Amino acid sequence: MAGSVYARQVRRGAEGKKQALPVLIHGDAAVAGQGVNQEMLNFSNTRGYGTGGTVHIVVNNQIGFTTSDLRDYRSSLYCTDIFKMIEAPIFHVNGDDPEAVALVTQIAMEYRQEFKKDVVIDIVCFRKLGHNEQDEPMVTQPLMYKKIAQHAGTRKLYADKLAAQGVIVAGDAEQMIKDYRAALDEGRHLIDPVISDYQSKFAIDWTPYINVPYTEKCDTTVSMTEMQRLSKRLTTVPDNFTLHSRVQKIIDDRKQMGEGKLPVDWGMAENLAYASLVAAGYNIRVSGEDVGRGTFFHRHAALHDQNRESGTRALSGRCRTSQKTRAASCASTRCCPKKPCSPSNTASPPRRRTNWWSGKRSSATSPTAPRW
Ligand SMILES: Cc1ncc(C[n+]2csc(CCOP(=O)(O)OP(=O)(O)O)c2C)c(N)n1
Repeated sequence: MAGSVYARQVRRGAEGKKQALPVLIHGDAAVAGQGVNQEMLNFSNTRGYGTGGTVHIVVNNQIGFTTSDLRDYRSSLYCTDIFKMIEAPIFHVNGDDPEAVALVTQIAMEYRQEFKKDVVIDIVCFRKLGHNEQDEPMVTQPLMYKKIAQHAGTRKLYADKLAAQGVIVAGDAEQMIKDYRAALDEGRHLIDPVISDYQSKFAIDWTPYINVPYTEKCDTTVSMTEMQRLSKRLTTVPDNFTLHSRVQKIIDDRKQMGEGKLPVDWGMAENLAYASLVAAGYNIRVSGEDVGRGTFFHRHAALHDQNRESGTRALSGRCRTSQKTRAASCASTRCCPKKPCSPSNTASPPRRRTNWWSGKRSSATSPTAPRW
């Protein structure tokens, strides 16, 4: 989900992180137990994957399937303690108090929009019935479910409160429940949509990809002059940028490869392939911790200044500072490099940008330069 939102943010350009918000709903057992959450949180503030903060809502019914005894359940006090690893604010809120939940949600949203970081709403509540239709939770949680059986339910408590305050009159709540139920049974909209025929300008039209062969032929040749131009660009390093001697040797060799004095090796071929695509207006995302340099010291798509004083200062095709060459606006492998991206295979609003590879302004669609 966070990855999908990241892509949507890229499509939206500079304001993407503000306009597209990831909201994740977790169970209390799943949030503490599933490794994917730890992985996602570790990604949350990285340059190549950060979404500017996810709003996490934990429906904390204090039980996972049938396990609620802390001796069996987990080793931290709160199920949300995993979020402490990124120092996210965590709001523990009483699920029996819908207005408190609404208030906390508002605060959480404002925090996320202001600070562009993850935030957590831990709604402490309970599961009225069992985990599924045939369940009998009393079997495993006799004490807990004796208490739950005496609880009138959040809806009733809140309706009674509103009636006592004079916000609704007695009987209104029952009618609302009946109307809601009837709407569900009749398949009616539960909420009247404000705009019924809204078509997002960022929506992708998948129809060209449905029921067609996946082996469309296309011409991927690149002229020798273009190859030589790209080789020059790839091997030109700014004056104030000092390469490690081993990388310098690779770049020097690549220079000779571009001039036809040495056979082109794997690393150069790869970089030329990326460069030709980027120069043709296609954004490329090569993803992974070591992809800039290359695991086998062969790629060097990102170059590191050996005299840098702080942080990372790298040169790469798409981004000065990241190892990752990022976000494809044209995500489809079926998109032919020789064809201009049509509105159906790219969803980014047109933005002009400069390619480091080509040195020229591109009219191609472009992802947002990440802000960090
Ligand atoms: C990786 C994994 N382990 C175990 C399960 C089995 N399982 C299904 S639901 C569940 C409990 C989930 O509890 P919680 O996250 O609190 O959500 P709840 O159903 O209580 O809302 C478990 C353990 C699973 N689906 N996936």
